[in-house]
Amino acid sequence: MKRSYLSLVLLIVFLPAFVVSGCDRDDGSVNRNKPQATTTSSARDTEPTTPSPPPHSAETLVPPRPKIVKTVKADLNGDSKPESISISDIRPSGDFVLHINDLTVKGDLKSIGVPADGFVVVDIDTSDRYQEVGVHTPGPSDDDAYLFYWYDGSAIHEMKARLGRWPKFPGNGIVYVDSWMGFWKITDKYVLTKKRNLRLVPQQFHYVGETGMVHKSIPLYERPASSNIVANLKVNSPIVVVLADLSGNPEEAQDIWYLIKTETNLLGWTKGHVFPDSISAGTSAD
Ligand SMILES: [Ca+2]
Ligand SMILES: [Ca+2]
Repeated sequence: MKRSYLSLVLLIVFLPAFVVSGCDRDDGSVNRNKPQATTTSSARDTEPTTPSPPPHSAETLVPPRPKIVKTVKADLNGDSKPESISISDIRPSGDFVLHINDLTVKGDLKSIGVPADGFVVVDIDTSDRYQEVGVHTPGPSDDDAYLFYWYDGSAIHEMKARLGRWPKFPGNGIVYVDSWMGFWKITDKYVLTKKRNLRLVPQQFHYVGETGMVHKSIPLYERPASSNIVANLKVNSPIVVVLADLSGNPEEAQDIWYLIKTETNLLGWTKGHVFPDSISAGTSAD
């Protein structure tokens, strides 16, 4: 009798812990390794009862933005001795000189065409002993760019990636980078490689998820560059821009292929030049 009472108590005490540890396995999934792993269940709980998008998007749009500085002391190589880091010779063309202790490296952000305004120190992977330095430029119209470096104690190395707007550093070796695409926001993922470069993880498609409206009837095609018509969009009907196909690295926004969902739940492709005259979607800015 006593024993069964005891096992009931033990069950009540340990069952919640067991359930929680079972949920944690989610962490191993490939993508969405957000830093707030423990808050995901509560966020999911509130979602069905509060479907309004503003609080949700506000929550995800608060990245811990590192401070942009021109000189700072920070331990970059994990030997407990802080390095003196500074930036000088900032030219309008985009050239700059980065100093780490007695070492210097010349860098350039020429392709951006706007001078650097400082750098950030971030810890891309909290499980290794290094911190990284990202030289920052605000870009011509708030389209930031970062050029990343790391220091091994005797040399400065450029990490082979130029990251775009609003990078997020969850600290697990992944960097999420967004860019504005005219009416939607593209998200790319970079991973820190064993050689300490930042490698872009290719995605076959990019998620768009913007709703819109048809202004002129245009055809949707079976696949990109196909001539088989799936549907002709009805004027004043609502659509959803589901995803974008950037394979082939289109240089112009009008050359991007988009997958559109019609109001009758058909899916077909159209090219970027239809925006915004034939279809308007998302938020128009820039
Ligand atoms: Ca150090
Ligand atoms: Ca680190």
